[in-house]
Amino acid sequence: MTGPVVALSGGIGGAKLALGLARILEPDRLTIVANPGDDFEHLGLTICPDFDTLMYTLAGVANTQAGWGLAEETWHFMAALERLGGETWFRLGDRDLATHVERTRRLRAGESLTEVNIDLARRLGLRVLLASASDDPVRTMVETEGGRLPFQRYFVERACEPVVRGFVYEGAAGARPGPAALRALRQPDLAAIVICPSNPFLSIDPILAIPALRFAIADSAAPVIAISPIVAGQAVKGPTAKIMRELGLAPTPAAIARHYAGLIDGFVLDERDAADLDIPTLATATLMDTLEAKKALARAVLGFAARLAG
Ligand code: FO1
Repeated sequence: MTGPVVALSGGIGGAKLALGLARILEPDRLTIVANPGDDFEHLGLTICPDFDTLMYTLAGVANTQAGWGLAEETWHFMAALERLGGETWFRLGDRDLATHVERTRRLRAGESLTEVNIDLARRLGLRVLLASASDDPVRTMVETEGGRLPFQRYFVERACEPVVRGFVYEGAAGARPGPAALRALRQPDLAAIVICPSNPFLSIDPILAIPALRFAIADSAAPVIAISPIVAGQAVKGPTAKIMRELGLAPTPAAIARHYAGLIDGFVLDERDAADLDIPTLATATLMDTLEAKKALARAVLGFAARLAG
């Protein structure tokens, strides 16, 4: 396989496969499109959590234990803010803060989110293209039994405790696609579009809800491959299984595959799972605990895509 690859990804789980792909592909063959739905304005700053998790992971500076933020972080800003009675439910580390301050400054000076984020990533040493899904705000709102909550209020402040009834991707229907993301998806020689093992409702649907991106994916001749974030009835990390149960879905790989029905050409699930689907499947090790395992899954996914294309 020699053509370029586009991966759609959220934070933690998706970033592991994104890293595997980045380590096996020539940098100019990989574009990663980051989930915009977790982005929000906080303390006057524009925060792009999944973009930053991907950027820090690919730059080798992520806090892999927390799954977000930077390694070797300090928290003086948070402590000082707390003393002043400021909002501290969303924790911004001292070094991470620089990313949000600089991003916000440049956005206010008139640069687009795509331009700023690509440049921040390059300055951290990234050679693959990490593209914003849109330059317009796309914000995930969580419909809960107790009413509508902005994503980070649901996820961080309420620790995913409210029972979920559905999701709204505010701004997505009218959002212009990120130019770098759209260009990557429209490459005529694209070898694969990879939907990383991220939460489909929280991390992938906000990207697919941007009409031009969904259309470009559906229109591409490249095989679209999704990887299950559910292994043995559990989410590897995060609230995917809980959310699926609350939505009346069994937390199984088959339910994930059905969620993407009509869009995907192949589905990858863990070797300990089974699914009776009407599209080609690949069962392999999907846990990605080590860098070798991340690279092995990336190789397996691209091999599967090549077989489907051939
Ligand atoms: N997640 C938390 O659970 N608590 C936090 O205080 C928190 C702060 C934070 C700061 C910057 C950033 O880029 C991400 C941060 N996250 C935090 C993660 C964030 O909520 C992500 O959206 C989730 O990890 C979902 O991908």
